[in-house]
Amino acid sequence: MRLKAAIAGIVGLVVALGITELVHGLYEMVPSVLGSIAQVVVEWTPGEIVTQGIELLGQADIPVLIASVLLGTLAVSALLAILAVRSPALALLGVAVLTAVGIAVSFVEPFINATATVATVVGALLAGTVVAELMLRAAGLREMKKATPDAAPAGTPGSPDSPVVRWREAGATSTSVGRGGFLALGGGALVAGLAALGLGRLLSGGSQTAAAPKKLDIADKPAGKPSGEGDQKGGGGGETVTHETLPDVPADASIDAPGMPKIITPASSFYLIDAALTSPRVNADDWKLSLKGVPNPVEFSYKDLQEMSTLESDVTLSCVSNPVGGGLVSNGRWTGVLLSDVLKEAGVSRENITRASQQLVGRSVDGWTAGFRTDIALDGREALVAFGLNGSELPVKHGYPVRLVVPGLYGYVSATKWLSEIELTSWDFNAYWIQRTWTKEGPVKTQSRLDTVKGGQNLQAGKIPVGGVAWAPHRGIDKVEVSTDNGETWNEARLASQLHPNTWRQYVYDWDASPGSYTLKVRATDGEGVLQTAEERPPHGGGGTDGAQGYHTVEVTVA
Ligand SMILES: Nc1nc2c(c(=O)[nH]1)N[C@H]1C(S)=C(S)[C@@H](COP(=O)(O)O)O[C@H]1N2
Ligand SMILES: [Mo]
Repeated sequence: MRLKAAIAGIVGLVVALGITELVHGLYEMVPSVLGSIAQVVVEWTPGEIVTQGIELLGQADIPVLIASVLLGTLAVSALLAILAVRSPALALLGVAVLTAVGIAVSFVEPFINATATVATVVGALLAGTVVAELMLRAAGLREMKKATPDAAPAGTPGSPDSPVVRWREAGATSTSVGRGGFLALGGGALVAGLAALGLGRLLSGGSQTAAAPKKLDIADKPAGKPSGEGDQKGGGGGETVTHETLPDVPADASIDAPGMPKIITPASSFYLIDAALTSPRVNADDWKLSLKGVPNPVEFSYKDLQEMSTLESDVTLSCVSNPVGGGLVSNGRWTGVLLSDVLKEAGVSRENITRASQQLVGRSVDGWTAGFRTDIALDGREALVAFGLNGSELPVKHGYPVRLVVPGLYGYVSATKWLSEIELTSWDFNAYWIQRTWTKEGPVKTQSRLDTVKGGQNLQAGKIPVGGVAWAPHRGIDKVEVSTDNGETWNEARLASQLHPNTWRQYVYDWDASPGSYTLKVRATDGEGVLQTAEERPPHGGGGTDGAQGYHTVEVTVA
């Protein structure tokens, strides 16, 4: 009996979720309820735990999270159906609560059509309830106790005038489905629900990655005309607008060795870190960037930015969660407007920064925030309000239409994607990850990585290129050394030319290896002559979150 009731509840929920996911797949202004619940779970989880989840597991944790949420809601619905046998009114109240929760969590998503969302969630749960109720009847569980439409609060699916209850009254004595129909009904509904769910996930998953970003046509825009026609925007009133592009990457910036990462990371393999489980979809035509807490509060449209002076800039972006030797670092060729130009339009200069404008906070369309010292935006480094990556528009996942890129700072304090607002405020404000216990200032630590040899590899005696990349964005890399004896002695590596002090730099040490077991290490010296620290620390938990440190070390055998 209980088992059948539980099954009815589960099938009902699958039908309900199938409907919401399918509607979401067809119309993205109705959010995925599953995804929204998962997002809320992330928001409510304590910082220390969520740190491990989002940043270290990266995107891999999302399916796990969704699956757990699915199991959790399935368990709740099974319990509700068991309850429904004894007390339909209470169960309906439970459904009403589920509906309310479903609607509430949906509103965490930044872009939704409220009416369509409410209608979808209510409709889906009604349909699920009807299916579960039909199954209970088919299983003969309803005749034991007469359904009594009552108790549920007015205006909820359980209220006397709701379709469910009307249906229950009308069908209270009929057993049109029949007991034998339990399996057929349940099976049919389950298959239909699962199909809708699968199709919905497929459709929405597809639209997230589908269209490849368009080529930027900024270089074709007329340059050289005076800016600021009518409004005050466009490069500082009367100055000449320029669209600078970079020459092709010089051949000597790359070292040809198997396993060496490309000097410019292709957008498709650029590392990815988000607190949002699904990327906000922003329409560039009605997107606006607002400047707040500034002498001259201004707004920029996508077009405004592209009509200001633009430039390309090579910058290596890295994540504070990157473990030593890890892959949460990539090098992009960004296109955008200098953040300092945008601030100039807003009347901000180094001289007029006060206590109240000490921190520059980037805010995303979905409310995520990152903050750093305002003077960093004005100290001459090429901090960008970026709308292009590697010659194309930003990919959706990397912040389309506009994000910040600040050389020398970890992403969590600076690189706001889906940027909608820049606010100057006091140092007291704590941005997203700072609220979750991370260090307030996030300068990128000098790091180096072995790429052409991997731990546990069996290599052939002879010449072995031991190479990889080293980075200290903004400071640059001056020297890289490789040790083959666990750090006893160091050999200076050959360096590729430095693309820019803001980027990583390739190196290789041509090792003449004889048979044996070896512990290889690498260390870099930055452009200020400072050697990276040997003291090992994990990205998180080793006395605060301020970035992993220590020398990348791998063990290999040579035969
Ligand atoms: N809106 C928003 N911007 C964000 C994040 C985020 O979660 N939401 N993550 C930040 C972090 S922690 C990093 S390391 C970089 C990663 O940028 P990428 O995903 O383009 O590599 O983006 C930053 N910008
Ligand atoms: Mo990050």
